Amino acid sequence: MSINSKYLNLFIKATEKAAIGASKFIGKKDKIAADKGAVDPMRRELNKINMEGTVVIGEGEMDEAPMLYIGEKLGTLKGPKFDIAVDPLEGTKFTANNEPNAFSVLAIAKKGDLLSAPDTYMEKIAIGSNLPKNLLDLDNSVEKNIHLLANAKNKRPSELKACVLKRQRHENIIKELTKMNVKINYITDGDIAGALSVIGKDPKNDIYYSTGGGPEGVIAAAALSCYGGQIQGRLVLDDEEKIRAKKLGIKNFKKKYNIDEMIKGDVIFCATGVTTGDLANGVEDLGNEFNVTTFALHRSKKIIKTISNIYNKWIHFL
Ligand code: FBP
Repeated sequence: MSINSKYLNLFIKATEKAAIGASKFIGKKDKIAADKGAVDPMRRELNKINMEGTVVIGEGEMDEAPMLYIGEKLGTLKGPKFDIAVDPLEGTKFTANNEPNAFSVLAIAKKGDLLSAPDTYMEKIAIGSNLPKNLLDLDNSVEKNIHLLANAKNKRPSELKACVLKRQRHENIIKELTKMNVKINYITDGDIAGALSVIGKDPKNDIYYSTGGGPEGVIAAAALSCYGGQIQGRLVLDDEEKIRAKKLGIKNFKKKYNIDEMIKGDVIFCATGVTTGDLANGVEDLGNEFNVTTFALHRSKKIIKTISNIYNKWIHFL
């Protein structure tokens, strides 16, 4: 069943307001304040929508208010039931340091259609569209995955580009990619944009290969599913996290989730830029107004668009 298209604009409004909220903290060296600057307006906007929303991917779990926590109910509680994945500020460091690629993001699906996962790490491999289904596997060696991808793309491994999150834990991935002469484009943070760098008209990368946040994995899956891209993810759980995962209904802690298991039906994705980046331009302060730009997708309606809106400061933010 598809989501009524009238909801797209309502959800866009939530990421727009969150992005404006976070933008006040650009360059202020305070990650926590920037995050809160996004969370509060996002929650306020979502609570105006006629829906029975539940956060299934959030910033933490119950008792961790003021975050938008997993299990939190959103909306007027009158209307359709939605699962909501939130990352009010993806790129808290980017915002604090006035660096590119910070944005506010949401993914929404009908109840039961989004993977509900704790706020832990996830191993991920993402690739673009027009490739054989479930082509790659986290249990394959890096070498095998690269050969499979190269063959499917009719390229040599040395012609492939991989995006990797620059972390010590990726030493082996980097070693293997380097051995095969795959060009590596590193990111320092922000692996939603990293995973999405494999889609679009002229993708920057052929593969995203790293372990980052689990919430970011599910949110990236939402956008990838609108493009026919693919992602496989596996949660990385310590003993305490296994208890949390169990409470969310996860029984197999080693399960590899393919995109259809993370996003089971129609989905809406919106990302509004805080600082200018690969997905959208950042919030522009025009004096009396803010100009905001959102990258918005609606899978069943085949909507892929970038839209800008103006908010008068005195009407909306006094
Ligand atoms: P925040 O904006 O929530 O700080 O997340 C930034 C981020 O880079 C994510 O994009 C990524 O999934 C995660 O942090 C990686 O975590 P870590 O910095 O612990 O490796």
